[in-house]
Amino acid sequence: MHSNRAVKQWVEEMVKLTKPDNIVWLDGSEEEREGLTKQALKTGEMIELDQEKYPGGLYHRTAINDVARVEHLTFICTSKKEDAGPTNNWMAPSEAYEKLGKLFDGSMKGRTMYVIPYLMGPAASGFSKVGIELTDSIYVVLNMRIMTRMGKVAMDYLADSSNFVKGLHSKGELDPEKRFICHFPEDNTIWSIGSGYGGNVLLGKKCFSLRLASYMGRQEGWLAEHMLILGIENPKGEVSYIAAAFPSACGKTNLAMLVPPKSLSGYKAWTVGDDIAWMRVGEDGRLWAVNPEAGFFGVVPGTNMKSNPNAMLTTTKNTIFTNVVLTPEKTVWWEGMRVEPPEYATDWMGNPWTPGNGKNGAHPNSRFTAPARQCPSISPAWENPKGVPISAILFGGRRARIAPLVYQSFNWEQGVFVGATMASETTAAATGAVGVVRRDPMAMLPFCGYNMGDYFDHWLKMVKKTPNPPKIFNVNWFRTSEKGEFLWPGYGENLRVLNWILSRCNGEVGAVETPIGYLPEVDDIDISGLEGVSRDMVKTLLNVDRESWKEEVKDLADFLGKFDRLPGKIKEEYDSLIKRFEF
Ligand code: GTP
Ligand code: SPV
Ligand code: MN
Repeated sequence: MHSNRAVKQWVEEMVKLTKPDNIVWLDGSEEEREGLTKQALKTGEMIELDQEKYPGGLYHRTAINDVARVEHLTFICTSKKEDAGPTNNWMAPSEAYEKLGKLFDGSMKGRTMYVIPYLMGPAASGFSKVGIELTDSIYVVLNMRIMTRMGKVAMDYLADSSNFVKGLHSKGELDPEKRFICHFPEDNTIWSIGSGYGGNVLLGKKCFSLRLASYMGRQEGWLAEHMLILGIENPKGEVSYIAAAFPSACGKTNLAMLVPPKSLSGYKAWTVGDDIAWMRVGEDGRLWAVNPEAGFFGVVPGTNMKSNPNAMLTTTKNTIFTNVVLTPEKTVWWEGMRVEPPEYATDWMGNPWTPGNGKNGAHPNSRFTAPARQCPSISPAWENPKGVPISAILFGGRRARIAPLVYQSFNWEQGVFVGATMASETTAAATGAVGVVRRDPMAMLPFCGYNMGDYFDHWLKMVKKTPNPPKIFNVNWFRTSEKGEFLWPGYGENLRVLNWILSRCNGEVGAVETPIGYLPEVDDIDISGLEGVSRDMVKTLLNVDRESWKEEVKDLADFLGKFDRLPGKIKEEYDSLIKRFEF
């Protein structure tokens, strides 16, 4: 384990800085997991769930002020400010190393430093990448074991190379005033201090696989995206793959684990990934997507046997539940579980809780961590070294009005414009106000590791080396009626929309040309056997309201005006949109 010189040298340096009492190098073995779990149970960091009902199940509470990603405390530390761009917080690398260096100085005194080697991507793939996370949290270790391929497998992959992402994490004092998540893309380095919440501390996930990887992807000619990957098998047994970018808590996990409705029972859906896609151009000129993760860190509230049975079945064993309700019988409960609530229990904060006391028992951003291989719908291709070929890319978010249920872009460039200008209502996945509409380009606003203008340019250029690019679509499962009710049933029924999308990819169905793109004919969305949705409702769902779009393009002009490096092509697409509307 210790034979890699670059690793050894860097760990020694970080030990000098953080001054842990002990250092433990992890190999990923089962005995190691048992030992760490025992220790975490002893200190109360973890609570053991009923092992008959949840074999291998653990429960954890984060600090009350540490329950989501902190976008205002997340920094991209490039030597030039312009390279971080107008949508990222920036700190000069020297300033960040100094500022965080002071916080890390002695931060592991009296604690153990765990050295976690991990691999993002399948072990058999030449595209995978190694990271090492140093942390003083057993919770982080146990989560990283599920979310990544961890231990010996990663050190073997690295061999004697010095090409690995250096991640340093310490809980510090869990003080929001001393909490920083800093990325140094020029140094392959991540420093995170003062938090114990998933997205801030599982450094293989957003920090490496999106922020640093997006930076690497631009240099190396590929894409690292906040996307689910899903295979749809038609009744003839043919499988087509889609990748979809929705902002945090906007339906990626749910779509990735879709269960076809009864009336479409000839179809099968195969989960490849639920959060992150690394996409490269294959020898056949198509775009191929790999899920770099090995587990799911999914939103819990609202998950039930009707909305997402695959997630429910995935989490019956070897799962860590964070910030949900804990019952006296050591089982878990949450809002929207569709199971009788316990008479009394303990809420996510550790306080006594009874149903109907007016408070959420589970935090809205409570999460499960579960191994991907346990998912009943896991695709046989999910660990393919080269990934799966993508036929369609979907963008989407929560939009109560504006965006129709689905539309197709005219071509790649306009599709990039659609992705670049998408907006969504904010959710509990990050701290701050919930339900506020904001622009979230490609669902990457919080995750792009460089100047977003350059990122648009990279997307535009990708098509030049992709002779058979995926078609680009926009979807919106969240359109509401005047009364504020969802018009579309969503979840498994979303397959009806995916079928239209795949028919378009195969040239099997026509479309209506509108100023924003190609829309389905009302009767081309199959609603047979779908209760509660009339043809008129589909018509409403597909409506493109001229007056609302007039407002939308005004807001868009403001948004695009913020970019110092906006590609000319995006501006051209904006002008064309206005022209097509004849505003
Ligand atoms: P991150 O893990 O934060 O990146 O989120 P995600 O995009 O994977 O979100 P997820 O699938 O966990 O969905 C979050 C919320 O959206 C849950 O409350 C779901 O119930 C809700 N949701 C998901 N799909 C649908 C849908 O098709 N229709 C409606 N109305 N709600 C949905
Ligand atoms: C998200 O917020 O988009 C997540 C959860 O997927 S976290 O890992 O916290 O980023
Ligand atoms: Mn996510």
